[in-house]
Order: sequence, then structure tokens, then C-alpha cells
Amino acid sequence: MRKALEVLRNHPTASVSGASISASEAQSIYRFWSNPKVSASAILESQVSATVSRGLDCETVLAIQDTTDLNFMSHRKTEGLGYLNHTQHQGIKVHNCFAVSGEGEPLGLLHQHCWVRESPPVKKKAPSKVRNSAKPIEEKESYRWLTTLSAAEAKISEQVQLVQVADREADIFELFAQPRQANSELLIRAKANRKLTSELGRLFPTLSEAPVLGEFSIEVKRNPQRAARIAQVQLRAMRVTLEVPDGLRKFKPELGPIELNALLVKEINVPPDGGKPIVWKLLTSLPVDSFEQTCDCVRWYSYRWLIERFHYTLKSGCAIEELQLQHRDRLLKALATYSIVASRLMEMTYRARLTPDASCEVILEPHEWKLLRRKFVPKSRSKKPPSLKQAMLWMARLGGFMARKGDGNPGIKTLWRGYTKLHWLLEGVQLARPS
Ligand SMILES: [Mn+2]
Repeated sequence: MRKALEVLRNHPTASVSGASISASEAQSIYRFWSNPKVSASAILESQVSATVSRGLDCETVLAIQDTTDLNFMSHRKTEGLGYLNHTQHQGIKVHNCFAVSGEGEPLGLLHQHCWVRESPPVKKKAPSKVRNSAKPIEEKESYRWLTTLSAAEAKISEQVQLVQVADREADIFELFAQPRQANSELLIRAKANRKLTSELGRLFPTLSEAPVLGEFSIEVKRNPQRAARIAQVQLRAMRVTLEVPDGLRKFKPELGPIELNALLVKEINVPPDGGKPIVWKLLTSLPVDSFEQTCDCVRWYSYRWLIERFHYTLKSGCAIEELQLQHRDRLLKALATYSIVASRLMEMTYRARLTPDASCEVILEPHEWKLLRRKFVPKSRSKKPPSLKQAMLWMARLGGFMARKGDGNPGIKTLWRGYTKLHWLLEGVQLARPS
């Protein structure tokens, strides 16, 4: 147990994750996950503090929030799971806050909140009063968006501009109304056609009449519904004052109308694959006085896909590992460990794509790349570290990537497998060393 703890605590960020999943340590790690004195948040601490210190070098940190379901339906023996959105599924709900720089560089996980649902979710068809609005925000699942905002603020220095980025699920009046610390901003996609104060009426029709500021192009990433493309968008922006929703007054009589900037981002052409053009209505506390400021908002919102990517990476890893853990608490600790690995892999792939020819030492420690090279180029005597691109390719080959013509780039599952295997090998080297 102590060994596992030390491995997790003492390793610098570059190898925490890998160290914690190596095969020959698996047993001590499983014991570590079973120890009631170790908490999931203690495991995450090293990753979070690495994220925070990377954030200090940034002018802007985007705190991107989103929720994912971890489905453990196949784990019939695991106790303490809860209902997911599909009521037949059992698992854990995970709300993550993933930090990204204003330039789109993944910085790592900033906060994680997990919970299980004791009862199945109320059907969408139920009257909306029964569904949700009859409760104060503190008693709703959606309170997580507010507490995560506070958690992010507590970690990021006020010297750095902190921007909460979230999809339509976070269109919550109480979130807009929550007092924020200096230099802390919101950038949220709007879902509700809210009532505006004054004679303007509703948000959406009013916004569609706002003056056009110009055109701008953004990179739209591939997802299950669409292919990647560069989208040419038209921008409109205006200042709006949102009225307090009627259902909210009885819980929060102190709330008043809220002023925010509203943006309408509309893709001009139909995408080449015939899919839906982008239409984003965004609400933000950021200034939109100039065209450049507005473009920043849109670009920052476009980085939201990185949290989707993080969740995909996390799930790929969890599926590969086929966790056989008997109880939720152990699963939560395993999840914390895997979140660190997923975060590392995101950083590696990003850097390898951005600066493929840079030294791999920005992401790998010397003992890691030296072992990789010994495996694939046993005769090399060079002291110079290989490029990032080369190191990633070797790691992918460890994970089963054939690197034939036409194989394209290695996928995340392959890299996950390769990264894990690299650490098995490192462990093997240490075992083979005479003590
Ligand atoms: Mn979402």
C-alpha cells in the first residue's frame, strides 16, 4: 500500500499516471484503491496542482465543464452504482472541469465531481413543474455547475482571466447570478428563449435582429455526427438584460435581472457533408465591444470539444482496463487515476500535432524515451532525444499500431494501450536491475 501511495505522490507529473497503472504494480494499486484512508480527491491532487501551475503561465484559462456517464452495466457484482439517463443502465455520473489555454492547449483536469443517482430520472414528458423547477438550485443535480465554478475560482489566481465554458445544459439563471471573483467570466451556450426586460421581448428573436459585426472562420472538429471542417460564420452581438424566470422568484426573491452580452454565431454555408450548419447563441460576461473580442469568444467556445475528447479518451481507457472492482468507492479511485492518464494523453497528442519536430522531452522523461528507443532502434547510440512525432509513433506501435502505408494516425485506444505497456516495460527494467 505504502509503495503505491509513494508511487502516486512522489512521481513528478510526467509519470504519475503511467506509474500508477503498470502491471506488476497492479496488485498494490488495487490494494491502494481498496484503502479507505485514500480518497479519490487525494489521487487527483497531483494532477490538479500541475494543471493549476500550467495555468499560471497563461493569460486566459478556459474552465470547460461537462458531464459524462460511466456505464458499468456489465459489472453485475459492483455495489453502489446508480441510475444513468437510460434507466436500464447502471453507473456513475462524472462532472469534469477541464482547463484549456486561450490558445486551445489542453492544460489538464481542474476539478471532478462524481455522484450516483439513487432513483431513476423523471421522464422528460412529465410536467415541467414535477420535473425540476419545484426545487431550489441547491437541491438539484444542476447545482454542480455552480459549485464547479467556485472550485475553479478557488484554484486559479485572480491574475489570470478565468472563463467558464459550457454547453446548453449550463444555461441556468442561478449560475449567471452567482457572484464571481475578479477576472472570472462566463461563456455559456443559451438554451432558453429567455424573457428580456424592457420592451424587447424574448432573447432569440431580438438577437437575430442584432447588428452584424462581420465574418470569421472557425475549425469545427469531427464528432459522431459530423466530419471536421472549417466553418465560415457570421457574428452578431448585443447587450441584453435577462428577466428573473417566474418559477425562481419564490426561492430567490433577492435576485434581480442580469445583464450579459449575447452572441449569435451562424454558419453561412451548408456544410459539405450536408449536415446542420452551426447556430450558436452564446451568453457571456466577456466584452464584445470590438470584432476581435467577439472572435475570441467564438474561438474559445469552439474549444469546448476538448472536454468531449477528454471524456472519449477516459472511456476508451476504462473500457480497455475492464475494471473488476467490487465497490463504487474503489471504482471512483480508479476513475481518478484514469482521469490523470487521459489528461496526459490529451496533452501528448496535442503537442505532437502542434510541434511534431520538437524534442519529446517536453512530454516524456529521459528514462521513458530511452526505453522506447531501445525497443525500436536497439543499435542507436545517439544522445539526442527523438522528436515528439517519433516518440508517439513508437508508443502507438507498442499499443499495436502497424504503421503501414494508409494506416493514418494512431487512435487514442492504441495510444492508451501503448502508454500503459511502456510503463509495464519500465517496471520490468526496474525488476531486472540488480538491487
Ligand atoms: Mn453536456
